[in-house]
Amino acid sequence: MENNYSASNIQILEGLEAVRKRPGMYIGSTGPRGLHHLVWEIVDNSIDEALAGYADHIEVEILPNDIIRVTDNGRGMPVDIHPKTGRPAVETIFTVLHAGGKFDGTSYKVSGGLHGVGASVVNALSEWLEVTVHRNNKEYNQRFERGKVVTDLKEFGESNHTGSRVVFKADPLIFTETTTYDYETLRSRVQQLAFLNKGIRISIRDLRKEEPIEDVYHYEGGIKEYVSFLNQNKKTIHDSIIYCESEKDNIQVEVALQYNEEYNTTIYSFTNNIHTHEGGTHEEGFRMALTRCLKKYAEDNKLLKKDEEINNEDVREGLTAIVSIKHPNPQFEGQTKTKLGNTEVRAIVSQSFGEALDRYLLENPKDAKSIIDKCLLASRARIAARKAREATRRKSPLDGLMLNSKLADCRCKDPSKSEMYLVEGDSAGGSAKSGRDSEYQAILPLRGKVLNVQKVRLERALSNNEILSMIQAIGTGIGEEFDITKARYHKIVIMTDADVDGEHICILLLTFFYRFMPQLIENGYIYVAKPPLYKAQNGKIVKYAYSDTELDEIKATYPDKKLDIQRYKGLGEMDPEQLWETTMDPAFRTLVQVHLEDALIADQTFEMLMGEEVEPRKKFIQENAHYANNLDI
Ligand code: 28F
Repeated sequence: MENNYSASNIQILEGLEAVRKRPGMYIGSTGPRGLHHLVWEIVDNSIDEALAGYADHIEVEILPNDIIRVTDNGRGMPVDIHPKTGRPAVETIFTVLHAGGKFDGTSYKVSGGLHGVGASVVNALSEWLEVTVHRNNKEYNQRFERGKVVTDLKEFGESNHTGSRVVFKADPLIFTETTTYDYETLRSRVQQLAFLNKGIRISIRDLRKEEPIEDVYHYEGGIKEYVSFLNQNKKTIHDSIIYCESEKDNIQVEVALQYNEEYNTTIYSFTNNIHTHEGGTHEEGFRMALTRCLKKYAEDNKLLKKDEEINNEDVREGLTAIVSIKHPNPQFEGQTKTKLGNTEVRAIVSQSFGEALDRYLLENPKDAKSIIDKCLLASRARIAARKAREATRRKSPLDGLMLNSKLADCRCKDPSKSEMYLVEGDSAGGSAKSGRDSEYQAILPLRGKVLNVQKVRLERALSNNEILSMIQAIGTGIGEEFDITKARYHKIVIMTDADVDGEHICILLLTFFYRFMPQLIENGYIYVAKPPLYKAQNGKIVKYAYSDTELDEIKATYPDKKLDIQRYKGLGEMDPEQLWETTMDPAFRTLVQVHLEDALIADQTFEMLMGEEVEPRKKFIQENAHYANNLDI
C-alpha cells in the first residue's frame, strides 16, 4: 500500500504545482476576475448541494483582510476514507484536481464562468484554506496551505446540525494585482444565483469595515422574479409573467418572459447558472418557438391585415426573457466559451416553451392581443423604415460617404494592426489627431452626448449622425447585415474625460455596442482608454498617476521633493504629446479590454441611470457614489 500512497501523493503535488505554475489555465486570469472566480468555485459546490435537495441556505462572507467564508447547511462533505487515495473524501476534494466535481452525469455540476475547475484549484491558489464539516453529529476540521495538507482531518467535537464551511485567503503571490474583493461584484452574482436557483436563500455579507453590509436573496419565484426585476423601471404590456418549467432526457428547462413598452430586447440565457452571453441552442430554440407561436396565433385569430407579417425581429421588441437550462454534460463553444453547442437542446426548448406559450395565449386572450399588437406595431415601423430608406434611394444609410468628414483615418489598411479612437469632444479630438501615430491610429471625434439608444429602435439610432459615422467607420454594417470580417479596426478605443460626463458617454457607447454590435465585444475589439488622473511634477521630474493609489506611490517615491500635483479634469487639458505618451502610446498606455459582462453591467447601470423612475437613480448614486467617481469598467 505504501507505494500506492506515495504514487497518488506525488500526483497530487504535481497537480497543485501545475495550478500554481499556470493559474490562468484554471481560472482565466490572476487579475480581479480570477480572484472573484475563486469565490464562485466554492459557492457552486454549495449550490450543487442545494440543487441535489439537501441545502437551502448559503452564506458568503468577506471577512477582514479579504478572507472569504462560504457556509451551507447541506449534508456536509463526506469524511469517510476514499478507496483510491486512502485519505478522507473531504481531503481528496481539496487536493485532487477535478475531484469533487460531481460529474456523475445525473446531478448538475453547476460552475462559475470557467466550468467547474473545482475546490482543489481554489485550495492550490490560497495562502491557506480551512474546511469545516458538520456530519454524523460531529464537527471535523482540516487546514491546508497553498494546497498542501498542514493538519489531517480532525474531529472537533459534537454537532447538532449538518453542513459545510470553507474559509480561505487568496494567495498574494498568485494574485499580485489585487486580493481585494469588490462587494458589488459578489452581491450582483449572488443575487443572480438566487434568481436562477429558486428557493435557495443566499446571503452576502461584508465584515471588513466597522459597519457590516449585508444583502439576503431568496426568490421562490426564481426566474419569474428575475424578469420582474429587469422590468422594474419599465411599463409592461401584460401583468403575468409567461413561464415554463420542464425536464426531458435529464435536461431541465426554465423560461420566463414579459413584454414592456420599449424597443430594446433583453434575453439572458444560462446553462448550469453560467451566463451564456453568446447564446446557443437553448436561446435558438426559445426564439424559434416565440416567433412560430406568435405568428400562428396572429394568423389563427385573423389579426393580420393583407400582406402583413410578423418576423423574428418584430417579436423581440420590448421583450425581457430568461432562458435557463441545467444540463449534465454541456458543450460550450464561441470566442469566450459562453455559447451552448448541444444540438439536442434546441428542439427540447422549442417544444416545451412552445407548448407553454400556446397555452398562455389561449388562456389569456387579452394579453395575447396586446402582445400581437405590439409585434404588429414593430412590423409596421420596420416596413415604414425600409420604405423610407428605399425612398431616399440609398441602399442603406451607411452609404452616405459625406458623413465621414470627421474621421481622421490611418494609413495602414490591415485591420489587425489598425486602431480607431472614439474621442469625446473636438478639442481632445484635435489633440488626439496631432498626437497619434497616423500610420495605424484613426481618430473619430464624437460631439457631445451620444444618442441614448435605450429608448430607440435601430432605425432611429441610424438617423443620428454620431452613431452613423461610427458604424460606417467601423465598416461591419449593423443588424442583419453585420459582418465581423469587414471590421476596419481590431481595436476600437473609447477615450472620454475621466469625469462623470465622460463616464456617461462611455456607458452610452458601451450600451450601444452591447445592444447593436455585441460581436465586436465578443471578439475583444472594444477597449476603454485610461487617461491619467494626475500629473505630479517637480522641475525635470514629471510623473503621471492613473489612480489615487498610484499618486500616493509617486509621492512616497519622492518624499523630499515638493511635487506640484495637477488633477486632470478632461483630456483637453493635455497637449498632444502628453495625450500620446500617457494614453495612446502602446508602450505606456493602459487599455481596458471590454468583456460582455462589463458591457452588460454598463447596460444595466445605464438602464437605472436613464430609466424613467427617479427613485432607482437616486438609490444607485447614494449606494455607489464612490463607484460613480472612478467608474472602472
Ligand atoms: C462551502 C462549500 O462544498 N458543500 C458541499 C457536499 C456534499 C456532498 C459532497 C459536497 C465526491 C464527488 C460526491 C454529502 N453526502 N460547500 C460545499 N457539500 N460534496 S461539497 O459529495 C462529494 C462527493 O461526488 C455529499 C452525500 N453525498 C454527497
